[in-house]
Amino acid sequence: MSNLVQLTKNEDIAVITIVNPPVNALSPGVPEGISAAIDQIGKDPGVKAAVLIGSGTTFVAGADIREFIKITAGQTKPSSEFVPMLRRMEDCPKPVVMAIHGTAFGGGLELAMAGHYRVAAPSAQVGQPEVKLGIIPGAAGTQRLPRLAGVAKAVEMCAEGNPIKADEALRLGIVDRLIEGDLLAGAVAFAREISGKPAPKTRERNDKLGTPEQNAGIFTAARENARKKQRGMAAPLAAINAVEAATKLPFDRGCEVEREIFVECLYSEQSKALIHVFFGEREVAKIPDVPKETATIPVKSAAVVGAGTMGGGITMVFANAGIPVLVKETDQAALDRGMATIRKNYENSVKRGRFTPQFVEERLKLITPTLTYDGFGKADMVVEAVFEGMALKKQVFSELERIAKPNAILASNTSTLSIDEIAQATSRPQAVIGTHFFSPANVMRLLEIVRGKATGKEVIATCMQLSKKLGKVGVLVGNCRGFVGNRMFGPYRREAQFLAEEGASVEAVDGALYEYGMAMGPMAVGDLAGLDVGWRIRKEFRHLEKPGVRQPIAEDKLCEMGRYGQKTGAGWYKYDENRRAIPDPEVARLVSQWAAEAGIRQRQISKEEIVDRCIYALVNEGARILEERYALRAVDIDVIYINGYGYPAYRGGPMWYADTVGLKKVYERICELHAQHGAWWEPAPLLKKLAQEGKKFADFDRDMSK
Ligand code: T1G
Ligand code: NAD
Repeated sequence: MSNLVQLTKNEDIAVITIVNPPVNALSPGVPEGISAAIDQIGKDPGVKAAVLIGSGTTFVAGADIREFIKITAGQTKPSSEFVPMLRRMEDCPKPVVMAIHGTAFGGGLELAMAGHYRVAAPSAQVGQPEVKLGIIPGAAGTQRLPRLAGVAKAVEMCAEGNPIKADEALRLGIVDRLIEGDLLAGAVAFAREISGKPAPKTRERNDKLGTPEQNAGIFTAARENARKKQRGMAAPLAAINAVEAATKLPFDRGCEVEREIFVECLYSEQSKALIHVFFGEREVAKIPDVPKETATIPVKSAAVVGAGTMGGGITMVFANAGIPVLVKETDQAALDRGMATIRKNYENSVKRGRFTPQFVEERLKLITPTLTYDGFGKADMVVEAVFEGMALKKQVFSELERIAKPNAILASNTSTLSIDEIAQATSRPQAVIGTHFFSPANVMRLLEIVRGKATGKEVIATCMQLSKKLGKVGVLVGNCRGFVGNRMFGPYRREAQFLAEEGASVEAVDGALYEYGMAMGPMAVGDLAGLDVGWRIRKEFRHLEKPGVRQPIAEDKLCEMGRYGQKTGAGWYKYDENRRAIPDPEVARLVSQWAAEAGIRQRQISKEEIVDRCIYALVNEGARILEERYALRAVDIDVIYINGYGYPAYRGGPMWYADTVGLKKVYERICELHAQHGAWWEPAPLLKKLAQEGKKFADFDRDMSK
């Protein structure tokens, strides 16, 4: 028996325990160990039934995803034991009860469904999240799940990849009983209860597979939903095909179809990119000089200064995590406005079924609006989110200096200003850090954590850890202008504006990037965030502009006309009462007039050029940020862009994308653009170096982590 699987006995009930921390993944040796246990149980007359359970915090969280990287790289062969083991399990002469706690995900749920009964702790979750890795269930999940949960739920779970809670799994028939308290004891008792009964095989249950007439509408709706909600992703549609096969073909034939689809997905670029993102979102939590065991400051209470667009969202984030939070404004009207927006956002979340009314009521009780700093002295963490101006921020931090408790964390939500300079307004710069949330803060997953020169390691460790509790992906970045995300976004939006001035229509620029997979085109994003935000920043930094270097002109002129975007009903687009964007011929006329006045020749511009210039602007600036060490790894940049800027996860992030294109090709294209468009396109030295060495950004990360 492999040491990853233990077999013990509780009188006449055998217990198979999987011991493969941290998540009992089905790494090589686990399926083999389970097979050996099943054989032994089958032969042991003293055994009436068996229980299979995971050690530690969870059941089986699926196949070992690291193995997939080796398989697609040709370094190892796919496990040949997993699928036969499931058949052996199902055909075991003694009933096997699956005892589920934590998560039964992917291959974990497939294993559970090959058992004869399933019991679960009420807090358990089950799911087929494979599509989030660009693959589909590969071990009969798309064939057994519809037989247990029905076609509609199975297609939803396999195509969307979201887990369900144990109580819903019970209602659906995936789970047979919920066990309060000691799961193993409850499972053994259940096994003893059913030991004399027949062992129902999931593969033989066809009563829930429906008829082609009943299912046709389900699959049509599922495909429509996938095309809309998972735009550009191949795996959700592939998963729907596999579940459909289950309703039309005998079990074994259905499994063959699933397998073919699974293998095709596994070797796809989308899957490699999404697996890169999966591990990337875990890698970003590792800070070389701030080890995991660094002491952290307990954050049991928080306070926010400013209840505007960001302050209100940040307040909700703390409350949603169960942390009592004060929120301060300058006057009652502003405070009322801020609280009204918070309540409105919660109402919308209830309408969308994200929260229950009870949940919202409890959260609102955790929020205390105020016009003074009373109570701020008790807060473990204070986040400042006032207007973007250095003088005001320094004033607020000098006030916090006086009232905040000694080891409180003093954080700023600034999107462009220097954390080091803000920290100078205090005598405790070690407590000052940037916590750059993204709008809307209660929705966007990204949290850029900005390290100042003096920021203490326990403050960094606390914020990195807290980001997970706040439901965010925390990425540590250095204190340069615009940090990482906005610093790269500048060149991206600059190129978009240049392209419009050179003759590409606003819709063509946005259309090309939308088709590439961005959640929204750069022009529409500008209108959403407010064109005036960038305009104020450009005016504040005009003195830094290099003479003779071309600057975008159109957006400033739109702002001079008061066209700030959605907030003024017009920007690059016009907006109707439902904030729907309408192309505005007046903008096209004005831009070509301004271009002519500036001597910019307008021409036909291809989609390829639009994508190249916008995406490679990200990559080139990303390479600069890496070599200047304002980002720890290229993957950190990928995680920032996917979680904060609507970059398509199935392309892996801008740096991963550049690696898939090949840095030599990217570098050569940037050299071309440099020759055509001048200084802005000076290739980043790191990009040049890696391209000439035939290397990837991924190699840079590996070398840096040594
Ligand atoms: N394989 C390999 N490593 C894994 C892993 C997996 N399936 N799941 C987690 N890890 C590592 C992770 O990288 C991290 O490592 C550590 O475990 C803790 O994870 C055949 C084809 C279970 C909800 O997609 O969703 O089955 O960073 O930080 O927040 O049809 O992990 O410490 O070095 O995320 O408590 C389907 C993936 C696979 C589930 C726990 N399964 N995992 O969350 O911890 S495909 C999944 C998760 C499949 C079959 C198909 C989460 C979790 P390190 P963590 P967590
Ligand atoms: P906002 O104008 O919507 O809100 C700022 C609020 O601060 C206003 O309600 C104002 O009354 C309040 N305020 C000003 N001085 C105050 C004081 N002394 N005490 C208490 N409240 C005070 O601005 P916003 O968009 O929420 O931006 C806030 C900060 O977040 C800025 O630094 C901005 O750069 C940053 N940020 C904004 C976004 C975004 O998309 N809007 C995204 C990330 C970061």
